[in-house]
Amino acid sequence: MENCLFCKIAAGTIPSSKVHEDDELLVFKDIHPAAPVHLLIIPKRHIHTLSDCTSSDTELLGRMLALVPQLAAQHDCQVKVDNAGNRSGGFKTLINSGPDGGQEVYHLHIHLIGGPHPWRGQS
Ligand code: DGP
Repeated sequence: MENCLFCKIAAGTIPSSKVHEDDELLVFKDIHPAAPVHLLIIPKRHIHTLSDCTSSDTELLGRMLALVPQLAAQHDCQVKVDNAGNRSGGFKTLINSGPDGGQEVYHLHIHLIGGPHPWRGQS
């Protein structure tokens, strides 16, 4: 889409710190990181919001989500379990949708936010 920031990033006309690229998806670092790891997973194809997705997007959405554990492991924020069964690490995944959902960029994206951050310990 002509005036879409993330379409321009996907096309390479606006630079970004890419961490993954395949036929359908692009992952790059958020310009305003909320935590030590803050990645944005986008489809190359323009979709305004999650609200616009239908059952025909099931495979694409599944691919986006299935990338999360792989990216978390690559950035060392996966959930770790020690020999005693204690868990550490972890990440938050977030999709903001529309004005009430706090969406600023109208191209579907999943935030992957990992490492110590303000909501740690909050329910
Ligand atoms: P959201 O509120 O869910 O629409 O989040 C949009 C995110 O996009 C926000 O965390 C900041 C990020 N962002 C905005 N402009 C740019 C940019 O030009 N480059 C990169 N890498 N990230 C951007």
